[in-house]
Amino acid sequence: MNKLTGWDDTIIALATPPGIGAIGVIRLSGARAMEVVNNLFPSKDLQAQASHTLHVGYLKEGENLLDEVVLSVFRGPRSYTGEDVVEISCHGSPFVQQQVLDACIRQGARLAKPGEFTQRAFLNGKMDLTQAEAVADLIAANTTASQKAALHTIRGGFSENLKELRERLLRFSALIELELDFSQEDVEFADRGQFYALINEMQVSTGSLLQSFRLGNVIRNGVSVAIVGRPNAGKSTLLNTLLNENRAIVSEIPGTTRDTIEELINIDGILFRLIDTAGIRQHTTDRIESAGIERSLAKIRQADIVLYLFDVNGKKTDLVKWKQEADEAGLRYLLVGNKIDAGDEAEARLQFSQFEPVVFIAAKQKKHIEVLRERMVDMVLQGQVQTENTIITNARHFHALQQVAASLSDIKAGLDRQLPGDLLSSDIRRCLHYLGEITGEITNEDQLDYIFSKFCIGK
Ligand SMILES: Nc1nc2c(ncn2[C@@H]2O[C@H](COP(=O)(O)OP(=O)(O)OP(=O)(O)O)[C@@H](O)[C@H]2O)c(=O)[nH]1
Ligand SMILES: [Mg+2]
Repeated sequence: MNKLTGWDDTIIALATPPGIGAIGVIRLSGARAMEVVNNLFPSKDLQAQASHTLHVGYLKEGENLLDEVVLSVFRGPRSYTGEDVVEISCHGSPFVQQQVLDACIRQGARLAKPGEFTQRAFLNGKMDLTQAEAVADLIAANTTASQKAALHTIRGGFSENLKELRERLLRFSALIELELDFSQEDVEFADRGQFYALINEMQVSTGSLLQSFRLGNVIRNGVSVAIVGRPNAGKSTLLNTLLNENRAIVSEIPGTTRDTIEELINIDGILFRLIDTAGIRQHTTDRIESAGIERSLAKIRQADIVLYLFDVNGKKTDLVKWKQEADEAGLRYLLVGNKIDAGDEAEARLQFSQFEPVVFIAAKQKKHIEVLRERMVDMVLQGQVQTENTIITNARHFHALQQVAASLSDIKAGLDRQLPGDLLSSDIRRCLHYLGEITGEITNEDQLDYIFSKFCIGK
């Protein structure tokens, strides 16, 4: 039995995606990783080899030649998992890979569960829980922003700060607990002024972390952008222009788009989910069009950002009405004046200058699209400096931080009312608990299983 992890078995999995490739990497971790591979590798004695070395040779099971491979040897604790690790780089045929896997399993390895390598790394103290979770985020990263946020956390940017605050709070907690032992004597070991300052500092840090979640969520899941407006405003044209392809049908007939169309685009490292909707008009007897309009309204309600597209050569009345309703509903929107090419641009700008926030474009001629793209990115970032600061992207961290914030307010209220140490200490313990839950200093098995079950196999 491995005393650190409680595991005595050696796990194995394909670390590269299934399917044909140039090479496939099969990874083993555990006390018997060297022995398992050694039994299939006649050319040299793997167990006599130094850590962090590569070995070329043939894998053979008895007389059966399996593949020519390169083995990478990492001895624990200097490995990803902290245990002995062997990586077999074999030829990229799924058939060959399966044969190698099966042979290793016959030698006593067992197939790893999703995320089990990283789970072992966490349990062996190679990384904390936020770092382990960020590994999965990095694997799933599809934009610069999500890549940077994940790397920031993997490098410990998030947890270092939390651990430091938690340690300082622990020190106060110990002093306050000490007061309890001397409760008859009315002494205060913990300086209340300093304690108050610490709580203040923690509230500021927690507050900005909580605030960053909105952006974090967007970085992780993408921003949904509904393109709405009256029929013929040019919504589908705008979608096509932003995507740089003819995705949606465009025509001069009002009511062309009947169903919503969704496409992803990456603007300056942020993922946007563009949704082209059916044009909205008040009176229609067409049942299919009405259904389309219903869907458009639903998309508006769900969207993170709404682009309201209008024809600058049309009347202002619709726009006034729409803006008023959008403000009442609390929508985050951008007004986009389209078809600026069809008349006098300066005149159009002047005519709609009372409206804010408005951008003028010609979707068909691809004019001022850059301005629109910038405004979309600005709406997401809203002045927040990206990536240099820690950005919360994980809902689990967000919920734990909410509990931390709540307990900090309780502690502060207790201090304001000059409560004795014994009454403060339960709130302090609650705060410590949730801080520890984020980094994994405090955890339970079910929670870990849940977190790692969402990883891919082989990671
Ligand atoms: N002059 C000019 N015409 C445009 C521009 N953008 C779109 N159009 C034209 O406007 C008409 C309607 O465009 P669509 O993109 O189909 O409009 P829509 O808003 O999707 O319309 P529905 O799907 O019917 O609601 C087409 O004939 C386009 O070529 C533009 O910037 N300038
Ligand atoms: Mg359309």
